[in-house]
Amino acid sequence: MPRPTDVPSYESLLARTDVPPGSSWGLFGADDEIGTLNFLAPEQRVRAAGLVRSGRTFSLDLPLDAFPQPLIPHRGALQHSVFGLNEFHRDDRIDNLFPQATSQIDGLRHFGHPDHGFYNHADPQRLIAGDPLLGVQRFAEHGIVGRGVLLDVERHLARRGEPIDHADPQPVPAQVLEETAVHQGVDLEPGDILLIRFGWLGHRFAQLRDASNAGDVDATSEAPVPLVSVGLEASHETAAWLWDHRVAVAAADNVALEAWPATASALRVRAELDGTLPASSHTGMLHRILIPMLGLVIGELWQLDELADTCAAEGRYDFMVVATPLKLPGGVGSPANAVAIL
Ligand code: UVW
Repeated sequence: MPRPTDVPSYESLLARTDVPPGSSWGLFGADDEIGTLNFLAPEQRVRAAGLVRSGRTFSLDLPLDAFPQPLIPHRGALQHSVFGLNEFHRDDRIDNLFPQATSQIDGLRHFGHPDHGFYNHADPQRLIAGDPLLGVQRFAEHGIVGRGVLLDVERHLARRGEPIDHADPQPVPAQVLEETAVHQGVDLEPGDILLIRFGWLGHRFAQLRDASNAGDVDATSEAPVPLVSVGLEASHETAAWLWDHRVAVAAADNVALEAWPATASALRVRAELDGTLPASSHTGMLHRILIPMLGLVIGELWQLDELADTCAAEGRYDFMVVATPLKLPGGVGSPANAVAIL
């Protein structure tokens, strides 16, 4: 396994000719299924454990029923029932659970690249239920335990007099991540679990409350309020920044880590340009680079507000993070089950 410092830069990945240019395929082994989680090794876990001071914990997950009206129409609301075999017993059952409906981790089979395929040459025929290839259980087997670093982009931009306009947000370029880190006085280290706070969840819940008060939302409406989200700029510069910092996991408090919808993106794939693949809501998405090409582990809809308030109050932005995705063989995604420990 190469040490993180021995792994080629993003620029070198773009010049590769042995595998699709811009891909990390083969760097962690021909059969690798965990991508950038390889940056998270025992050494990083030991370092992370040393960051625990008060032992205070912060759950980074929303409740599983946080969005009674689905955020994404094809991911419906779960149905939870509780039953008993007798009056002194309870058991429960969940139907209609979409693992990516709230705070989540995307597995590496979530997205393929239309021109190159799925991470590390994974056979798309095998990306089905019952086949473990590239499933989210691989992350659980490896363990997501390491140094978390919070970059509070919303606070940083507000402080410098350019608050995020959640009604008409601009994509956030990598340069802003760099400036936020510098301003907070925190350095990224190889194998970090990067948490990016845009303040989007707070905005979204306020928006849903307003719509509900105005009577615009009922239990059956599928997309009560149009989904617009601040997020990372979909560009090779963003991919380069994440890869060159050897980020193991990049998670945010927004719907897709990147800005949504991806309409402002200049990223294009050949299959769409030559008309073999129709344009869709995935056109221009950074997901198509981060997940299949780099094997980057992505988290979305993580709840970071309370953690961010504490980080700002204490002036420290690194801590330990533990996330335990479901051991669902062949799972595409999973609830994050993530906690930060200060
Ligand atoms: C979106 O659908 C916006 O992103 P994801 O599929 O990664 O949740």
